[in-house]
Amino acid sequence: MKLIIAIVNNEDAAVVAAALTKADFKVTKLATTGGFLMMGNTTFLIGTDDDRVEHAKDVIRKHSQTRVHPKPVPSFGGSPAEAETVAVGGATVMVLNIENMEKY
Ligand code: 2BA
Repeated sequence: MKLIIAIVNNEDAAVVAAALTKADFKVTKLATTGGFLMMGNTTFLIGTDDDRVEHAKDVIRKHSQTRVHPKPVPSFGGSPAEAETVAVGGATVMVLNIENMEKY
């Protein structure tokens, strides 16, 4: 089994959750905060069989958009050409091996 950790934009979270559930994935949704922008985002924990990981990633990818946000603090002393915005997302997805999973 695998644990998929997927960090998505809050604006996409409801649609991603609904799509994953509809596709018969079991999902836990956490309210999280990005360390760079210090803005809220949503982290999904999805435990699934190895052969369903690509399907889950497809669902997440399909419903996660890239957005542009201003940088949180003006970069004093930086180059004038330095970008004042950052691209956020679509989704950041990590896949971990689950050594053991039990339910009681
Ligand atoms: P944040 O940490 O708030 O980052 C928002 C966006 O800011 C990032 O978008 C990236 O474009 C930029 N960014 C982040 N750290 C930066 C830095 N040190 N210098 C310059 N720009 C930086 P994404 O890469 O799409 O990430 C969106 C959110 O996903 C992140 O929000 C964070 O919550 C999470 N994330 C991304 N990569 C991660 C990783 N390797 N480990 C843990 N969480 C991660």
